[in-house]
Amino acid sequence: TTVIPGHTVLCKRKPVTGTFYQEVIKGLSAPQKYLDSKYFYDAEGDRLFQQIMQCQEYYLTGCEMEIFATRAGEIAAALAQQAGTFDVVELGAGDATKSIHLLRQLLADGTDFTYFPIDISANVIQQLEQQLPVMLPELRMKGLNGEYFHMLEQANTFSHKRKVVLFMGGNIGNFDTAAAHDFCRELRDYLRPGDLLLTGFDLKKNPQVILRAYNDSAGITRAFNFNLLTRINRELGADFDITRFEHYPTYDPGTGACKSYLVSLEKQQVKIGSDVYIDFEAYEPLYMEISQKYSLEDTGQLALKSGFQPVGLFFDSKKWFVDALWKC
Ligand code: AVI
Repeated sequence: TTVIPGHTVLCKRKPVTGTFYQEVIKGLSAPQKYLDSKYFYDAEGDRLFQQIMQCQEYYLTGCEMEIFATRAGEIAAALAQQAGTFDVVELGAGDATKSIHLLRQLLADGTDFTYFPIDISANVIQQLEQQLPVMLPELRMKGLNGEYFHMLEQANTFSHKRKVVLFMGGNIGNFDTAAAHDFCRELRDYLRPGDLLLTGFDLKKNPQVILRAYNDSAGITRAFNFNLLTRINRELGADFDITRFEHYPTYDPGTGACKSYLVSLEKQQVKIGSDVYIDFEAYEPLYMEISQKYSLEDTGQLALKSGFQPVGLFFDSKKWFVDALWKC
């Protein structure tokens, strides 16, 4: 705050710049307004996502947990059969609550491997490095904090064994189908012949079940979406009034695209920082996130199109989710 004697008090806010600002302005200035869902995950977003994962309607976490808790033996056997000796790399390891079942199984089988969890959050890696050695004292691990592909390159400098890459949680669903293909192709370029990829896909199922997972009755997913507007207000000096928007999740059973929007309830103008104004028409949608659902055939085609060979499928008992094993 600057006070000039005899004049008004000027409140100075440092002009905001940086990638977050640029991407937000780009998305809100597009003909069909959008925000990138990777920005959901600030501290409050992380907390809300933890709550979503515990929601009864959000079945994805429970299904994949069941796969790892009950099929770790089968998965470990398939990895040994397909890759021989290998190290394990996990993209977006989080708290590793699912992969720990597989790590424990590999140790019990006497597999000689190192675990390389990769995460964009330094905090996540620090926590894993503290907690995993307590839970699995025999585990050799090296946490890598940074972007997936950059850290995969790093892992390749530390390890000369084959890689088993884990990409779980249905995170691939947060790419649209074209972006998922580009991602898998690029990932393929960082791997070598014989390396394996285990990816979690949420499968097409009763559309009502899917829609409810993204529209839980406690309103946590709604809060998770609105939190990004609150984050933009706080970090970029914007004035979104969240009471003037409505959370609108959709699911198209034809394409498998589950998309969330925030719809402007009236014609309004939102200010971002000191000099950007964004106009919303009444009922104009702001596209927030895609959670793409797959058929088994879709997963097989994605593998082949991006240069992998599908070699295994691991389901939960309801067949709502699959971890698909692909080989380079
Ligand atoms: C992280 N990702 C797989 C979640 C999903 O299901 O798309 C994020 C999420 N969005 C709303 N609920 C959960």
